[in-house]
Amino acid sequence: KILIIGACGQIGTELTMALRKKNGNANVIACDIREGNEELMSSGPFEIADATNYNQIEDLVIQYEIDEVYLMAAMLSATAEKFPMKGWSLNMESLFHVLNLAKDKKIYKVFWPSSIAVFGPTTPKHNTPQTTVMEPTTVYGISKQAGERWCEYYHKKFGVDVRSIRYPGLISYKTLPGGGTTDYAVEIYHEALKTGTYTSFLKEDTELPMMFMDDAIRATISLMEAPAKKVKVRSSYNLSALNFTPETLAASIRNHIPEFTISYHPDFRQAIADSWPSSIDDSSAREDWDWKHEFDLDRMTAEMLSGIKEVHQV
Ligand code: VAH
Repeated sequence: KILIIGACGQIGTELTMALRKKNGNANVIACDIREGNEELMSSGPFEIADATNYNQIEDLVIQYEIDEVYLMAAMLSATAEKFPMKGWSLNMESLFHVLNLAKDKKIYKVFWPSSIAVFGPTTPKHNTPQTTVMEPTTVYGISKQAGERWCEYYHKKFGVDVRSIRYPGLISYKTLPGGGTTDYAVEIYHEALKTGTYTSFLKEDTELPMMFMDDAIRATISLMEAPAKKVKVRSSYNLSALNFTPETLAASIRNHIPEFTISYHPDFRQAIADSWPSSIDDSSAREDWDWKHEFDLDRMTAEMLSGIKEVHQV
C-alpha cells in the first residue's frame, strides 16, 4: 500500500490520481493537513494528518499496512522566506519521521522531492551539473539541501531505499501551486484566459528550468519503479525538460491568444529566481533510469490553456 503525505498540494494531487490509476484506488491512501479537490476526495481513502506529527503518520502506516511513502508536504520558496522557522520545521521534521519509519523497517521505500532551489548564486548557472557547488540562499533551498544530505546518510548508514528528484518549476492546471517563485508560469495561463493580461513578478529575461506536471509525475513513478541497483544517486537527481523566460512564455501564449499582453513588476521573488540556475544537466537521470521529457513549451501551452478551460470553466 502507498501513503502520500501532502496529497492535496500541487504535485501531491496529480501524483495521488496517477498512483491510484496504476495501483488501484484502495491501495493509495492520501493524507494532508486539509481536504483536497473533489476528484481526489472521492476516488480513494483520505485522512487528515499533520506531516510533522510522528504519531499521526505512524498510526496511518500501521492502520493501512503501508509499504511506500511519498512525502510531498513542504513549504515552498516564497512562503518559507516569510516564515523561516515554520518552513524549516515542516520540511525537515516530516522528512525525519519518514526516514525513521523506513530505518525501523515499518515502511520499505520512500520518495522525497528536492528542488533546483538547492543551487545558489555560486552554482554554475547553465547546464548545472548533478554534482557541483551548492550554496542556497533561501530557507527552502537550505532545507532541501540538508534533506538531500540526510537521505543519502540514511541510505548509506541504514540501507533505507529513499529516492529523490530535484524538481524544476512545475506547471500544472489541476491544482494551483502555493507559495512558489515559479508560480508566475501557472498564474499567467489563468490570467491570459480570464483577463487577457498578466503582470509578472519576475523580469522578462529571468530564465528558469521548468517542466509540465505530466512529465514530473511520469519521472517520479519511473524513478520509484526502477530497480534499486540502477538508482545510483541517493541524494537527489537533477531533472530537466524546458527552460524559458516570462517573455518567451508570453510569446507561446500569444500563439493561441494573439491579444495577450504582459507587464513586469518584479518583487522579492526576483532575488530568489536570480539565485537559481537557468538550465539543468540531467544526464545522470537519463543514464541511470532512462528519463526523457515529452512536453516542449508549445505542447505545454496548448495543454495548459485547454486544461484550464475544462477544469476551471474559464
Ligand atoms: C518554488 N515551485 O518555486 C517551487 C520549486 C524550483 C521551484 O521549488 O519554490
